[in-house]
Amino acid sequence: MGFKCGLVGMPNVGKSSIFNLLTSQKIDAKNFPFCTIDPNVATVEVPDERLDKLSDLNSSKRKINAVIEFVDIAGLIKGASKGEGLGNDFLTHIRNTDAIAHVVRFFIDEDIIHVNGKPNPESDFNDINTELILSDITTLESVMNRITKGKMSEKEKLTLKEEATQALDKLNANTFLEKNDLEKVQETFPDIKLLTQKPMFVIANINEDTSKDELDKFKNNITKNIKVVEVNVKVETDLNELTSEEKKEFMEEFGIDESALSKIIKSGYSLLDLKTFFTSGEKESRAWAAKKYFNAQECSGIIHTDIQKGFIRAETVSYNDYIESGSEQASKANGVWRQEGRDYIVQEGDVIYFRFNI
Ligand SMILES: Nc1nc2c(ncn2[C@@H]2O[C@H](COP(=O)(O)OP(=O)(O)O)[C@@H](O)[C@H]2O)c(=O)[nH]1
Ligand SMILES: [Mg+2]
Repeated sequence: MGFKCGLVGMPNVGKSSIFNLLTSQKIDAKNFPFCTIDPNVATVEVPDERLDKLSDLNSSKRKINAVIEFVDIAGLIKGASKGEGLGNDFLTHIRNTDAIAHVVRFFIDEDIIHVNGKPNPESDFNDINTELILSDITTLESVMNRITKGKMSEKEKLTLKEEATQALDKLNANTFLEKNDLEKVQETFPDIKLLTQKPMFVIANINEDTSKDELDKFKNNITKNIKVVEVNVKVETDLNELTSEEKKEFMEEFGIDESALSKIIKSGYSLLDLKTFFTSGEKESRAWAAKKYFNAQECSGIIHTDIQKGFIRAETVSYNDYIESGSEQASKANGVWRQEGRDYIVQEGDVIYFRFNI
């Protein structure tokens, strides 16, 4: 399953620099035969200490992390929804992502030009968001047409139009849509993808000259619970050129506990509303990403469609119970392994062995 996170933001805010950082985190391509080579897509591993532990415990020959794709989406500027810059093409790219990483420039550097002369984080952020809102308005206006021409009953049309009108009012008031704003419309037209419904987080590209007050002001003024990840892209790029030993030393010296790269990847992954389950043994330990609502049988299908077809049961233990027991054997002896049927809703961190018959 390819889950995608799109990098959006004004020109010259550091999107491609972040993208390059992400790409430099090399993954073993042979583990992902499905991944297409696209210069604008970086497939990256999601760091997970739990997987490291499981892999160590079982002395697994291979360790395979869950992956997420980042897409470098260039060309979005004020007026894009009206065809300015590279215009609507870019909005189409955003439409095909599952989450948005909104890059905002906080770094000060006279040599790097800014499209509006001078970076102003809040208005930059709002300009891009306005383009997303305008694009959704255009989409919804065409939805109105589709409802009018649709084959449903007049009563149904009325209900759908009412829902679409409420959503349009929200957008016209400069507000993002929520997931459940267009439930009925999206049930009727499942192909409709709205940009402001996508989960979003902010990557604040800072440097040593960034004022803390400005950053705090920004955090206070932006809408509700949008997470802000602060990254000094330049330092992080330099850091990336070091060996892992040197990197560790450097990070300790500067009191950095987690690399920005890891923070970005984890933030993107958590926004996708996925859960992670594990398979672990001597041959390999692997983390799998599944939709939160997936049951055991659906989860088994992520590993292989044959397993889903021939599903018998899931033998499972929670990550904590597994680690506390110290091994598969010991956790079985402790009675913490469970037999679960196909409807079992897999829990975050479950270690699973699927029984199947083909
Ligand atoms: N001083 C400084 N320059 C940066 C930083 N991040 C990116 N740049 C520079 O800004 C320019 C534009 O960066 P780029 O990643 O191409 O931005 P994009 O247009 O958003 O993709 C490049 O010359 C980068 O080297 C930063 O954190 N500090
Ligand atoms: Mg770029």
